[in-house]
Amino acid sequence: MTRHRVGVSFHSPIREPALSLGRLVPAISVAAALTIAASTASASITIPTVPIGNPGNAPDPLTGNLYGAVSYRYNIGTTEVTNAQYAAFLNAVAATDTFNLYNTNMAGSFGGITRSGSAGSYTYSTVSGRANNPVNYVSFWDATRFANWLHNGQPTGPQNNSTTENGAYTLTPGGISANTITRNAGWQWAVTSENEWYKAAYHQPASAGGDSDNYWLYPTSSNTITTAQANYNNVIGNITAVGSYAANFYGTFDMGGNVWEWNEAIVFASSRGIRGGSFSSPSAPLLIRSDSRFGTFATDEFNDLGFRVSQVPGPGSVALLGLVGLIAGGARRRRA
Ligand SMILES: [Ca+2]
Ligand SMILES: [Ca+2]
Ligand SMILES: [Ca+2]
Repeated sequence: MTRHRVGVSFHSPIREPALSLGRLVPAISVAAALTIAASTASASITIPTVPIGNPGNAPDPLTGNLYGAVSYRYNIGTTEVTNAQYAAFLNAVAATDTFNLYNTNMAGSFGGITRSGSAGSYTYSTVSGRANNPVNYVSFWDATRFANWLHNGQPTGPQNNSTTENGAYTLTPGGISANTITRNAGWQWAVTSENEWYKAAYHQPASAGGDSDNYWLYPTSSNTITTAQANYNNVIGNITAVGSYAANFYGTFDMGGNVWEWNEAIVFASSRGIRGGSFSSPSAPLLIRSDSRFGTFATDEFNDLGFRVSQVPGPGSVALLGLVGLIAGGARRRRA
């Protein structure tokens, strides 16, 4: 795997989203509402999320005060995106796989999704026992298309501006080639930004029992780590079902190990960021640490690289707000 370690010359390409934070509901209710709202889709899925509170937190001094600060509230995927979730996406939009969302390695010894039929009528299934493994062999652009599909309400149809090519990201051949695409204002679901990922992984206020500088070294709410806490130092291909190890402070799983996870950062010219290490990361768990920052080519598709999504806490449409209100009832704001 080709990865490039870089220094600290990070310049965030990410525009701060304009969030409407007047109303927050428990993430699971939002997800349930979105599933119901998308009832015309053939295979609606729920992405479990946890809320990341403490907006306006300071960045981590350990890594030069560059990472971890997020000014807004957001939800983040409780787990890495799974094969079951990604297969539902493929069944919705990849009967003809215009943009190669499927990689035939997914049917191989490390993957978890098979494809049947021929172009125009492809269908997809998860491999027995691997439905809840994280999806792998996905490029950064596959991840952005998955996020667009969630943003658009999980529509069914060919890969186009209504399904995969617009929404949280406006995907154009030129923008992809130049690697200049950033998250759109008004996003509902997105691939995690580096700061969203970093905060969910390492942050815990000292006042809430965290480290004295509000950040742990490992995404396990700890400054040391063992293989009892995360899937690393494992044999090749030994991916575990998501959630096989304990959650961290914010309630996320597998931010350390299992599979690397894409983030939006442009680490070097044609790259995007990856963090957290994987099952194959060595016993000296340096790759899992907050001070390990990597990027790889945005088009790379590896057996140990997947992704996680972020969500705006609270749906954007008035109609959906009403629906959530009905479902959530008197549910109160949940703080992390
Ligand atoms: Ca692909
Ligand atoms: Ca610390
Ligand atoms: Ca991971």
